[in-house]
Amino acid sequence: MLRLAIQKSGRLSEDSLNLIRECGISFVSSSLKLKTESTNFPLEILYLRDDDIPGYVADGVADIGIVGENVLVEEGKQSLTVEKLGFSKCRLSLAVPKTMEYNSIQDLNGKNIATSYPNLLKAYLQEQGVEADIHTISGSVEIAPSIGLAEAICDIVSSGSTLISNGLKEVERVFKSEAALIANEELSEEKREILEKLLFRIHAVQRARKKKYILLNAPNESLDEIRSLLPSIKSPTILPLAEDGWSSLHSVVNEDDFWEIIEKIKAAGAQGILVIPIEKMII
Ligand code: PRT
Ligand code: ZN
Repeated sequence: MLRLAIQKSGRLSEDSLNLIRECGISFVSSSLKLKTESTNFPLEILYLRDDDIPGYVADGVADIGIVGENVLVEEGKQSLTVEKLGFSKCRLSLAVPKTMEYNSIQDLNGKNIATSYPNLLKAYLQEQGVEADIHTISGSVEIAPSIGLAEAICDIVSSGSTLISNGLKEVERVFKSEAALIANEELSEEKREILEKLLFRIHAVQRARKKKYILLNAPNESLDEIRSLLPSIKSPTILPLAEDGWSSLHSVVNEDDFWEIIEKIKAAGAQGILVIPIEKMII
């Protein structure tokens, strides 16, 4: 049995649970419970505050966990990282009142900066050769300048709208973060094997998220050109249609460049194009 710690409720919770579910791991989740056991995979899920996850995994209370890299690095536990998971992307940034004249990070010398990430900020300021007073607060960092608590802040930014609505402007990006899977460094052989199985599933889910399955019909004389435009896993599947001289072609394309590919294959004679999400992808 492997113990996974995920955030009980917050920005990481839903994506963490979805990832586990997409791996085909079933469990009954309840916001009232502190832990739950999967009914079809040797996994137990612990619901915790995100800040507690690195410590619990480092101490072996949980075997693995899902947490933002910002929390992980702030607590000096980055060595636990197994891999990045690609969701909850955000950045830790320095921001100042929008009326302040700001030319470079040197403008922060001697200033008071409020943050919930003193370690990350300290390391960044040191690297930049800036000496400032770090004021650690646990929440509502963005209001610190307006209440006279600090002259600048260092906080998590995603869309940037919180900064704007508090009259602040983002001036430096200190750290880029996303959710990461972490693991205790001394897992038993049995637990390591379960983790390998879980990672195999996670990779299949992640690969599939980036790809689309594409089906199209085309006149046989266009097939060579269309094939050259469709990089597929091995080679595309081509099946004859009931209508003479036509074939159906199936392939896999990258989500990122599929609009561009679709325009090109249409121009090459493709018709009846279907693009379908892929659930799992094992290669
Ligand atoms: O209760 P618990 O301690 O478990 O949760 P929490 O309140 O400490 O964390 P939570 O749920 O807010 O965030 C969990 C993790 O999500 C963070 O550690 C980051 O890794 C990640 N994440 C992604 C974010 C954001 N996006 C984010 N936008 N964490 C916080 N924010 C906040 C930010 O602090 C600011 O107040 O959202 C505001 C900015 O958002 P924008 O979109 O207006 O820029
Ligand atoms: Zn937290």
